[in-house]
Amino acid sequence: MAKKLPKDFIFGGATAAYQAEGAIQADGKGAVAWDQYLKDNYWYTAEPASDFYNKYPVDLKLAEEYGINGIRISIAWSRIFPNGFGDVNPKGVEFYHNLFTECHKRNVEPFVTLHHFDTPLALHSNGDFLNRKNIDYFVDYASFCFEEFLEVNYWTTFNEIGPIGDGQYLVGKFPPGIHNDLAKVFQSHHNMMISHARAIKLYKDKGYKGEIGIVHALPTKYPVNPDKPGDVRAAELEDIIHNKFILDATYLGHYSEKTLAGVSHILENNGGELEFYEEDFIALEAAKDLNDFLGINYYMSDWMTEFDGETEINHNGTGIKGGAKYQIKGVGRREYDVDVPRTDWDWMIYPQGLYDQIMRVKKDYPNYKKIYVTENGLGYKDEFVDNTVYDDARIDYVKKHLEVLSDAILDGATIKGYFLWSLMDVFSWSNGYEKRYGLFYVDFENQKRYPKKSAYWYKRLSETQIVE
Ligand code: BGP
Repeated sequence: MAKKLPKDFIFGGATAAYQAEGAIQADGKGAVAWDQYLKDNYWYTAEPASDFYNKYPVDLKLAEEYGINGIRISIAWSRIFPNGFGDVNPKGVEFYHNLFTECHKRNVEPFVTLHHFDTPLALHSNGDFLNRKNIDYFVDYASFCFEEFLEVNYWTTFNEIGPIGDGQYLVGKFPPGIHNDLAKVFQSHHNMMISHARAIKLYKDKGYKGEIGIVHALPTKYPVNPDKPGDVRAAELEDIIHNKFILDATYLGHYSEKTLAGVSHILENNGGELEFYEEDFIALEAAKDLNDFLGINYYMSDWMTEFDGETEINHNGTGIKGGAKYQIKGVGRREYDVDVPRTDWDWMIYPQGLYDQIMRVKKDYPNYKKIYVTENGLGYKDEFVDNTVYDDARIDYVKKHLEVLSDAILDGATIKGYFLWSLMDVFSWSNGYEKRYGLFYVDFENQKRYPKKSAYWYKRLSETQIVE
């Protein structure tokens, strides 16, 4: 029997400023590290992306027509504060007021993220979140936005603290492109979590009327052989790096003994030390029950085996299946040759992993209040024919993930919405414009939009709430 989702569910689409807006130097916007980094390391830039800076009325009109009642948008910090702090850029402020007004006009509720991978260059080149001064600058920026954009009902502090540390300091595919530095990964996670904690405390102390939360990417980690203690341990350690450390910080207000023991083991094997201060834990503790919601971005799970050799990581950014490699000394190795389908970019497709992750949050962090799936979708080399894309693989992917959401709700989880990544095609940070996710195809030559087969499917879904 077809599964159902609740009537008041959000059927949303997700975007991010840098991946959608283009206009990276327009109207006083400050630079971000990605501007130069893409030029130096990749075969594309963020200009013009999907030209959302100019085309947002078109995208929001389409959203309304296709039954999409929520949109994830991020504010580009460097449009508001071109240098990260100090002088405000009025044109940037005006742009976001106009954008939020248009969202409400179209009955598409904006869920607004303050930071989606795009720290202003001036602060990024100064250490990004490894530099504790930038915690203060982030809180100041958040405070400005809370006071200025009173029309925003849903705030998210950060998008994916996990993949930021991972991309910047482990895999090295995000600026500044540092490889295999696990101490920096954890330090970045920790400092960003303090920034989050301080920002939501401020929001609540000032009595604003909206809701506020955080978005974490939570890939589920499984042992290849559940009977082998080494594999089980590898899955646990991987989970600590990507999930448990930041979930503990969010909902426990400290790191559990098990988490800290895992972190010590990982750093003994890979070097480096962390700096924690007493005030950090005061901030985390004060914020742990203030999150109105948790956003979960879920694309994949991973299967781990024990590994004690040399660390080696290859990011598959080309979409040639089989290019990925990931093994960390004393942590574990990801196995791709398991009986699970994967995308051309070696992302393992496993809807059950979303169910398991939600149930884990519910069990281990019962103060989570409610969940939105804030990103999920299929990166695909879409074929544009007949002015559309027959993206049955994407429909199948989304359907299977929505089915487990329906199961999770029946099993007692509080889940209030789903945001498909992405609303329209945007570029992918480390994979370019070839990896498409949108409900609406974007011709990047002329910026025209075309509904894909999935857009018609999604419209029906939002009208009936039946997943079929
Ligand atoms: C998430 C990011 C998004 C988006 C998505 C797809 O990590 O929040 O910004 O890019 O993943 O990933 P990718 O573009 O690497 O395929």
